[in-house]
Amino acid sequence: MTTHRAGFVSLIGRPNAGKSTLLNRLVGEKLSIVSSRPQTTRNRITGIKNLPGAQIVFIDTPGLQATGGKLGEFMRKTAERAIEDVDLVCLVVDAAADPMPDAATLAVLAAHRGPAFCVLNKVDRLEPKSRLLPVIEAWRVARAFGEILPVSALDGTSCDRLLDLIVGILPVHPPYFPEDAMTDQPETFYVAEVIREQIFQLTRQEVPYAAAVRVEELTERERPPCLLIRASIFVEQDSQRGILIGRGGTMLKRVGSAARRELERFFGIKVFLALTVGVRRNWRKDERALREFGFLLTS
Ligand SMILES: Nc1nc2c(ncn2[C@@H]2O[C@H](COP(=O)(O)OP(=O)(O)OP(=O)(O)O)[C@@H](O)[C@H]2O)c(=O)[nH]1
Ligand SMILES: [Mg+2]
Repeated sequence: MTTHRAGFVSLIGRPNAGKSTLLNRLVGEKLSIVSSRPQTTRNRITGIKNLPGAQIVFIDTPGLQATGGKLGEFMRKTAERAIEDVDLVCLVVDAAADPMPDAATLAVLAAHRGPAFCVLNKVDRLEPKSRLLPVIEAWRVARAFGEILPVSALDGTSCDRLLDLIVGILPVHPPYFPEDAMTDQPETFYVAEVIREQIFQLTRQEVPYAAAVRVEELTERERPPCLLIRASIFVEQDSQRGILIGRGGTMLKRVGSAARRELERFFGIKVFLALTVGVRRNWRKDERALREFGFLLTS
C-alpha cells in the first residue's frame, strides 16, 4: 500500500501579483521569469517540487486580465485552461498593492469546482500587519477557500507552511514525473525565457512587450564542456530593433551577457550565446507568427 501523494496545482491571479516569484520560491529553483512590470509571463510554466512522499506539479500562468491581440487572447486562454483538471488552484493576490476581490478573478475561479487556496502575497510590504484583516475578511466572504494564507514569496515567509497545506490536500497518487525533473518544458523554452527576462529588465515601454525570442540552436560540446546557443529576438518595428541593439550594439551586449551569466548558473557549464534581432511586423496579432514563436495552446 502506497501513501505517496501527487498532484497539479495552478497559480493564478492578476498581473504582477507574484505568481512566478512564488513558483520559484516553492520549487526552490528559478524556473519562471520575473519582472517588476505586469504581463511578464506569457505561457503555462511548470515547476516540479519533490518532497519526501509527495510530488507537487506547480503551474504558473499569465496574469488574468491580459491585453488585446492574438497574444493577449492566447495568454487569457492559457490562464483559464490552467484551472481545468488540477487538484488545487492557488489564487495569488498582491496583498499590498492590489488586495481586494474583483469580479473578473472571481468569475474565473467560479469555473473551478475543486479546492482553492487564497494566497495573500507580499506581506513583507504590509505595515502594520493589521492591514491584512480587512483583506482576509473580504476574500473570506467572496468565496469559500480551503485556506487563506498570508505569505511573502520574496522573503519566504510562510512558504513552507503553504507547501505543507498543499501536500495535505493532494490525492494519493504515484509521482507524475521522474524525481530529478524540475519542469516539463524543453530547454530551448527556458533559454528563450531567460533572454526575454533580460529584455524586460533592461528595456522600457513597449519594447519588452513587443519582443519574442526563438532559440535557433542549442548544442552541447564535450571538450571543453560548453553550450553553444544561437537565438533570434523579434520585435515589431524598426525603431524597437534600434533600441534593442543600442548604440554600437551596447544594449544587445548587455542583454546577452546578463542572460549568459544566468544560463551558466543554471546549467553549470560555460555558455556561448549569440543573439540577433529581427523585425516581424505586428507579430502579436499574427496567428502564424505566434505559432512559430511557440505560443501553442496545450489542451
Ligand atoms: N515585496 C515583495 N515583492 C514581491 C513578492 N513577490 C513578488 N514580488 C515582486 O513583484 C513583482 C512581480 O512579480 P512576478 O513574480 O513577476 O509576478 P507575476 O504575478 O508572475 O506577474 P505576471 O507574470 O506579469 O502576471 C516583481 O518585482 C517581484 O519581485 C513579495 O512577496 N514581496
Ligand atoms: Mg509571471
